Amino acid sequence: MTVARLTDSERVSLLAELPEWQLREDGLAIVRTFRFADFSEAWAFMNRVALYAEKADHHPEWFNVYNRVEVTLTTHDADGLSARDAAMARAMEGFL
Ligand code: H2B
Repeated sequence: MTVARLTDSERVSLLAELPEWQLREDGLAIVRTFRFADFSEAWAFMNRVALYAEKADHHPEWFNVYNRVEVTLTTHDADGLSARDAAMARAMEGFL
């Protein structure tokens, strides 16, 4: 399935709305590192995100070590950023 990429202005608005997120150097993804008190808190967060991801059929790229979760959001079906990444980033913020 082909998904529409965000326009330049949509990307600018998104980054203004989500100051903790950064555009990846190639402009095709947004990234954020989350830090939690310990592994249990990090895993609880990842569980919430995993349930969201299955429901939304949109999945994060992520890397976890102990209390740190490094997240990259991009839409493979769009070869870049889409509204699905924006929705997932907002959902992640809501899980904190
Ligand atoms: N996750 C992400 N990040 N990008 C996608 O394009 C994507 C996905 N596509 N999860 C979904 C699954 C697609 O592969 C299935 C078939 O709907």
